[in-house]
Amino acid sequence: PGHQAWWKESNVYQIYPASFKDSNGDGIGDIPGIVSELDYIAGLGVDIVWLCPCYKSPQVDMGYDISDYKDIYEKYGTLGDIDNLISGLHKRGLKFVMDLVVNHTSDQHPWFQSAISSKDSEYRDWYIWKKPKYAADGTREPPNNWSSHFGGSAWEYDANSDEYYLHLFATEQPDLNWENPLVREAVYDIMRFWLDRGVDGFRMDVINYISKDPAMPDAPITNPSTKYQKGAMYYATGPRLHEYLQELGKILKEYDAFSVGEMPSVFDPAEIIKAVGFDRNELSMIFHFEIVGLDHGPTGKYTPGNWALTELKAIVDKWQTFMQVNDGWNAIYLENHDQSRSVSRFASDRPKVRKVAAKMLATFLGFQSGTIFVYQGQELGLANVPKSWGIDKYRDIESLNRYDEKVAAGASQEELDSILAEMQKKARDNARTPMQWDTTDNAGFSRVTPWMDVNEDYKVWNAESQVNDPSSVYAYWQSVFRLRRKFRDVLVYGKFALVDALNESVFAYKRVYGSTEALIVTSFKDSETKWTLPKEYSKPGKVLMTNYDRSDIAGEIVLRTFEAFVLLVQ
Ligand code: ISL
Ligand code: CA
Repeated sequence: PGHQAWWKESNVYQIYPASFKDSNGDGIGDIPGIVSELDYIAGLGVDIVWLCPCYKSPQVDMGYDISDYKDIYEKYGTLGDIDNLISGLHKRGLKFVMDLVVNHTSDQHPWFQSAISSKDSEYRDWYIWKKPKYAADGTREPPNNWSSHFGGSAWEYDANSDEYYLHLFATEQPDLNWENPLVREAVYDIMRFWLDRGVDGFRMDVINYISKDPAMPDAPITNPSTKYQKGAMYYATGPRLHEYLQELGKILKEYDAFSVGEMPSVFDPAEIIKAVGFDRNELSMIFHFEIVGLDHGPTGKYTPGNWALTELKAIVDKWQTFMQVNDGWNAIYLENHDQSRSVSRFASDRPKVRKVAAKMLATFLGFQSGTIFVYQGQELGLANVPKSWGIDKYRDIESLNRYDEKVAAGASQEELDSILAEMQKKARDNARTPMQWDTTDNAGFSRVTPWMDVNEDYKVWNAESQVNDPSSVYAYWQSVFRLRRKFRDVLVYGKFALVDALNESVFAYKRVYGSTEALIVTSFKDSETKWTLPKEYSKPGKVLMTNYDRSDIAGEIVLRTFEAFVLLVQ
């Protein structure tokens, strides 16, 4: 069953500071707001809280652009507030994980301000600079054709020095040059600063992007309709990635700290195991992007994409299996601040079935092998923004840039409407609407109009109505965490095995530990469907959990819309 570790037995609740709770009436969530809801979080039964970036930042990308790693964004609070949050969590037996964003800084960070001021700056080499290229007709071009994840070229021209700097994300997020040992020392110093302050670990933003192929070649043309191309093959697993992760890992080990690396664009199990293999001492676990990429269209996220349940099965089976064979560990998630709401995206938020659908997804996720990550509001079954929202309601740089590009390219109203429809399904803002606490104005998130509109369904879907209701989505998640604790051997350390792999309606899997077995059955179908239990379940098993009424189960059964249950056989 692999090595045991405290972080394998832990589950995580993710908080997005701007949208969790506003304590001082400026319409923006803040740290004292989080502190005021610690009993709510602890009540869910999670073990770790991960807080998205709360550092000093001009907020071009909601805090993923940091201008001072050792101070707090003034609208979120102070260092003293963070200390309160840490001690409040520790008092309740919970751990605290911060977001470490060190692939890039803000362009307002003093390091970059100095670097761009002169080629002679001692910080010049802390970022990545290259000379222009020139086309045959003499036009100045960026050093290569890489696209930024937020649109346009990944290079920005600096007229002062006649050089470009690299920014894989926004222009205001210049990439750090990890080849420079001083940059790495500065990162390790930041880590120690927070670990010494009581932080229990880090979620590491795009951590696999820190080593770039120094030749920085042009990327192959995968999308002929755009000028700039995806360069990830030259920086998703660069030549020095594992050397750097080993360095980070030493510090993490010293503090017995938790780590989860965000790793987009990596699919190769061998590469992943290098990062999360137990004896490698790099990272505890990573986030992969195969599931959340399922519904992306052929030419990008905001084009329609269809997926089949067997594709989801293949991905889950791949990750569950190679991790257990190689003593690695999974991070299990469907939602975070970059993804839309799972109930809308992978099941259905139509009012009649939304509750069972959210519970079905909790069952699907909650019994897999790995550390479970729940994003704020997921525990309530919160849904995507209303279909009526126009572009004026969206706030995220990624969506707005995409939309503006299309407008600039002269897109027709029909094309714009189609992008907007895809945004309602996949935009990051779907997860960023204010947390729905109760039925009062602004969903109890703030006493003033919030920085982003509240989802209009808050009168029905809110925390107050769920915390004391044993049939709520929140109560269901509580049971998931309780059961993982109670049946730790099989549910945390048990082996995973897919059941009925070719079925396009029912996702079923087993967890096995010695003679104990759990069978998890989840219907992704928005209507009834027949299903036959595996032969070995000829005797009725004990139902541990279900989102409908069901007691003993054996043989051929009819699963109701989005029905889910867990059987235990001992
Ligand atoms: O969400 C995405 C676009 O749809 C991804 O490309 C995302 O930008 C990528 O997963 C990296 O995400 C992380 O780094 C970004 C930040 O904007 C995200 O919020 C963060 O999770 C840059 O720091
Ligand atoms: Ca506030």
